[in-house]
Amino acid sequence: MSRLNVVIAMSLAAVLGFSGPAFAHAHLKTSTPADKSTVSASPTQIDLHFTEELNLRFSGATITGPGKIEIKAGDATLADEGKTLTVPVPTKLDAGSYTVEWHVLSTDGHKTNGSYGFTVKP
Ligand SMILES: [Cu+2]
Repeated sequence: MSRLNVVIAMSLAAVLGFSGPAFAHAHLKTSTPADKSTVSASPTQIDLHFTEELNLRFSGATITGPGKIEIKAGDATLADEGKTLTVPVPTKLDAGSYTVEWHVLSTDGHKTNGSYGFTVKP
């Protein structure tokens, strides 16, 4: 590699490193229902387990069901030392595919967001 190529490669690595999972920020570790899972009963709540403590005021999730219809969810709460965001699901979910889109602000002041899906198959 020429000297310039080395510089470019290092810059690229730095950019990818910062845009990828940076461990200091809040990233979704696990969830219930889990990503790509199929559940046999309508969940009464969605639990999102993050790697960092969250600021509840700027954290939340929306659930979208079949036909891109947003499911009415309850007020989110925090548990597990602020690392778990729980979103109540007061309505019974029909069979179908659901998407959970989350956005959180970790207490270090960084925002992250993402989405995942699960299927309800009674
Ligand atoms: Cu951070």
